[in-house]
Amino acid sequence: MSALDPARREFYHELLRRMILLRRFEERAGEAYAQGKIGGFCHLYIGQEAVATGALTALRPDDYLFAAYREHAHALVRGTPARAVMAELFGKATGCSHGKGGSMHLFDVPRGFLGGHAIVGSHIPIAAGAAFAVKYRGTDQVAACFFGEAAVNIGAFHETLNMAALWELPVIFVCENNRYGMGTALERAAAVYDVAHRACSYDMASETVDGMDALAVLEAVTRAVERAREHKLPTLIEARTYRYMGHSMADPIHGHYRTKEELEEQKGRDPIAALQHRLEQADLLPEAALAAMRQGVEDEVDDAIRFAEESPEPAPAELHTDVYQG
Ligand SMILES: Cc1ncc(C[n+]2csc(CCOP(=O)(O)OP(=O)(O)O)c2C)c(N)n1
Ligand SMILES: [Mg+2]
Repeated sequence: MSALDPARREFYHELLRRMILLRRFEERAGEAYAQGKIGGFCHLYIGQEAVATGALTALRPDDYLFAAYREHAHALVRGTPARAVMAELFGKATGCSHGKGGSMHLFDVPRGFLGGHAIVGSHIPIAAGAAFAVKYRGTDQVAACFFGEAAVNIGAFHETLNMAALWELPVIFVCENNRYGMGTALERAAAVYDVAHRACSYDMASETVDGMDALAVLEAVTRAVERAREHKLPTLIEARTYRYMGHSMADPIHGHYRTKEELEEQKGRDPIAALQHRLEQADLLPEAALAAMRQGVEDEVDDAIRFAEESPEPAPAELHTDVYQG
C-alpha cells in the first residue's frame, strides 16, 4: 500500500465523497423500492463502491464505459446526475434512459456510458467493438468494461478476450469478483472464475487487486489505461470485492448461501470506512470536512428523490421513440 501524499488531500476527499454518495444513493433507493416506488429489478452495489470509484477515476471523460446491471454506481461516478439516475429507477421521463430502461438499463451516451446490460456477459463483445472503433478511427480513447465473475462462464467472455489480445485492442476488462452469482455458493462462484481464468491463457496483461481499496483499484486501472492508451493493449483486472446486500431487492440479505457471520466479517473491510480511517490516521481529514461531505451527499440524494417523485411518467407516445434519436 503506497503512502498518502498530503498534496493530494482534495483528491482523496473527492474519492471518499464519491463512495459516500454511492452508498447513500443506494440506501435511499432500497427504501424507495421497499415503498413500491421503484418497479422491476434493482441490484444494489453496496460494499463494492471502491471498484467503480477507483476504476472510473482513472479514466478520461471521453473513454467508453460499459457495465452489467449492478451499475447505478458506474453511472454516478461517470457524472450522470443523481437526479437522472434516481428518476430512471422510478421509471420517470426525466431519467437518463427516459424512463424506458429502469435500474438495469441506465445509459448516458453523451457521457460515453453505453449501458447498463442485463444479459450476463452480453456487453463484453460490445466493449471490444468500441475499442476496435477507437483503433480504427485512430483516437486515443479506451473502453472499460465491468462485469461480475459469473460472466466468465459465458462463451463470449473467452471469445472476446482472445480477440482483444489478437487484435491488440485498447480495452480494460474489470471483473468485479464479489464471490456470488445470484445465490451460487461461494465455492462454486470462486471456482468458476479460477478454472476459467487458468484454463484460458489470453495473451494479455492481467492483475488481481483488492476491490475494497479504492486507491489500489485506481492504481491498477491507471496502469491498464496507460497500456491501452499508449500501446493499444488490453488488460484483464480481477477486483476482489464483496456485496453486502442480496443479489437483488428480491433476495434476502444473507439468504441460505452465506451466513450472517460472514457478512459481518466482510463489513470489517468496508471500503468507505477504510479510506476514511487512512485519511484520519494521516491527519488529512478534519472532522468538519467529513461532516460537510456527508451533509452535501445527504442534500444531493434528498434532492434526487424529490426530483424523481415529482417527475412525470413517460408519455404513451414514447413507446415508439428511440431515446437517442427522438
Ligand atoms: C445469459 C444470462 N444467464 C442468466 C442470467 C440470470 N442472471 C442474472 S444475474 C446472474 C448472476 C451474475 O452474477 P455475477 O456475474 O457474479 O454478477 P453479480 O450479480 O455478482 O454482480 C444470473 C445468472 C442472465 N441475466 N443472463
Ligand atoms: Mg458476482
